[in-house]
Amino acid sequence: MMASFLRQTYGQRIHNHNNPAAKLLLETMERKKTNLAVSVDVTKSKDFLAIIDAVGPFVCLIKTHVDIIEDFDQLLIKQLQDFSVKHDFVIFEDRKFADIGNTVALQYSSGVHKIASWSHITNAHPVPGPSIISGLSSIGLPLGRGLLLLTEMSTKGTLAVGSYTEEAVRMARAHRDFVIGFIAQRSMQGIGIQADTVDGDDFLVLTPGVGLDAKGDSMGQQYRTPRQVILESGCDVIIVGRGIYGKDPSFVDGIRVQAKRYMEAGWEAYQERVSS
Ligand code: BMP
Repeated sequence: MMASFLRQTYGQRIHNHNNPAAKLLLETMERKKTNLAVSVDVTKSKDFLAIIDAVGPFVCLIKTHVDIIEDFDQLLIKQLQDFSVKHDFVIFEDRKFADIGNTVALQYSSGVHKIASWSHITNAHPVPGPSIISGLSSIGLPLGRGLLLLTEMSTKGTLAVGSYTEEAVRMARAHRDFVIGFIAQRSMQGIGIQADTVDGDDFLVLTPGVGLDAKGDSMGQQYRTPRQVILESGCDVIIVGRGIYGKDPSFVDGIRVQAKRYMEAGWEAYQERVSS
């Protein structure tokens, strides 16, 4: 049975969550009136920071892949955190952990990037089974972090479908303290439970593969519009990368215009959803 989370406002949904990172994201969305997340996939610190400063006012969340930054250092993390305070956004390192519990705990806490020390949210592939959640939560839970499981992907030919998706949602239901939601292409409500059961789990769905001008790229990416994602598919956050900064990360005026455009499209779709 379909529960009513999709018609609740982000503000109302804060009370459905105990995890601090989930609460922070919903509070930020409600306060700034935006469900836009920008994925900053560039290789130079200078471009990374310029994009974040330009899109900061329009986003609830900044998604990073810090392992692609060629001149990475801890100062960059300090600058990212300062922007997170200045512009009021949540940080999500899109690390896609996928190993045994012991290894992911080390990857999350240690190494060059020390992700757990600064990223409010991170994510994992459910492929190893529940032990990946135990490994990551041993590090992240005491720090108030949250985890997203990848239950679906935006790419052509993805294997994350059917019973894989269902089992992954079941894994999440068994770890509600740390798993705050999913990277997926639609609402996961009612998935992995019997059809006549009321679904009391309010998971957040963050959705990449969003573009207003292109249908995809030459490497399997597939785009849908904010309206398809938020209104028609019941997702909560649109994640946009190249649709906002295109091929020229230094053109900040153009980036601002695009960020505002996506923010407005995402919010309009959400308003239509909660008022329907
Ligand atoms: P873009 O909007 O430029 O296509 O970027 C999408 C971003 O979302 C990338 O950082 C990619 O790693 C991520 N992503 C995705 O595109 N599809 C998924 O299913 C999961 C992702 O994390």
